[in-house]
Amino acid sequence: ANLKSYAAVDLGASSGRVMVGRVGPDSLELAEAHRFPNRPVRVPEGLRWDVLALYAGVLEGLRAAGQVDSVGIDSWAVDYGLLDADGALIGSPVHYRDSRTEDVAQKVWATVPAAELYAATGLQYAPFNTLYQLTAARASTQLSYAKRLLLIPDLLTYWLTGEQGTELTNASTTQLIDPRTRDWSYDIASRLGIDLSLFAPLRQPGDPAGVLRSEVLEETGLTGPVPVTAVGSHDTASAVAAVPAEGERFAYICTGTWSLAGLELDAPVLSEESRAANFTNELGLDGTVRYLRNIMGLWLLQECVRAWGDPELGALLLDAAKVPALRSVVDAGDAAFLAPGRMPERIAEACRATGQPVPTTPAEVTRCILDSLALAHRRAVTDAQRLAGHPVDVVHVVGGGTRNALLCQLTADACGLPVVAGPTEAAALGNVLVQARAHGLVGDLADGRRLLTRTQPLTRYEPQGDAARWSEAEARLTRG
Ligand code: LFR
Repeated sequence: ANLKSYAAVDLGASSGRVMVGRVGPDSLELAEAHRFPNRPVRVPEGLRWDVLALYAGVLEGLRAAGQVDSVGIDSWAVDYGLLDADGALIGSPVHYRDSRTEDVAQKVWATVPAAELYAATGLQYAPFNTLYQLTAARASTQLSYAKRLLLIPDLLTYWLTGEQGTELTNASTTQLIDPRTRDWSYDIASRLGIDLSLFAPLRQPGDPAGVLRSEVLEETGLTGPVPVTAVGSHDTASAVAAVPAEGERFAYICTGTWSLAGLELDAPVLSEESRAANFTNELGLDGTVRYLRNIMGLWLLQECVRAWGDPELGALLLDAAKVPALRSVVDAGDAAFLAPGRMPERIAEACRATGQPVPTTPAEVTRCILDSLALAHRRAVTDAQRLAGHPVDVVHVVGGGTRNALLCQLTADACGLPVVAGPTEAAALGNVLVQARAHGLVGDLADGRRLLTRTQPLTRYEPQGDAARWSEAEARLTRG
């Protein structure tokens, strides 16, 4: 058969991986070539990404992947590296959980009121949106001599190919893009004193992004030319592209460090009500809008597990399943949980503040987190349908959380809708599909999704229990 191979580099907040997708007219297989940890480093000036280690991991992964027809890169959003006039990286990219943005929102809103900012950019307020990061960095020496800003996947692409661009889906997380025109928001940038010429020209998912440099070929043992293809370089854009949905009446939840829960729409929702509900309008493939809410996600559990000295997760989840349901819940959408550290204590404090029983054992805390996540999923799926006027019949759960059967079942119960879980490596699959499509192997978004439905294992969870107890639990969050 006429099979093609695509390397999908997918970088998450806790690990990076290089996957190889083999695609034929009616087949799609994904295999892991290399996985490596992503460990942020705390230096005196703050929390930083070890981007050289990530690049080394990418090169090692490409070597392990072997000869491929193209390479694509996606990662988490909003963060960037700065280049000087010689094209050299200035410092280490700042981590979005760094505290430098804690007080900048008021400053920004004094110039552009929050409501106006939302109407122009459609982005949910998050302290780490690139716009706030750049405002926090305004007086820094590094920014003063920077000539170029490259978002993380674009930076790695530049190192691989020597070519610079700003991929659109990830650019839409900067809060400097107008989701209606899908171009820069020149007015917002100029009023906030952000120099848009720092950004390389926009490129679209599927655009060519150069070929591997000869040194890269040498280091990876590949034979050139090997093209690099721009994909939906925001991992969530790639993951949504790989939601195996049929038709339009679906919600999705991309689970991992974050839960990104919402809808795929063909136009942004920029109403004041939508802003108040903290929904974001990020850009997806083929003119789509990813209308979703950022929820803290499995970060809450990851941080607890770290605090407990890394117990075995499988056993912990089994114990959590035996803890009575919905004893206490926290607001998993609350930015109070953004920073690392002391997570079991912070969860206990939130339960106490709302007059609920305080979970103490790891099993109880884990149950509280999973119930809270399911509840946050329910709220996002319900609110999105109402605000967008777009009803759904099914919730697709993709990403790392699909391995957590308890979370999937609780999400089905809370939403009162069937959950279809899978694929787990959605971001990598979406990355592969865009490359395959750019090279003429698959058709549009719907075609790609049909290929996924035919080829990827999916698990269905039917809603159980009385949905009313979730409304009761939801009411507790606003007490205290
Ligand atoms: C998920 C993600 C989210 C984004 C967050 C920070 O990996 O990309 O979509 O809000 O990370 O960049």
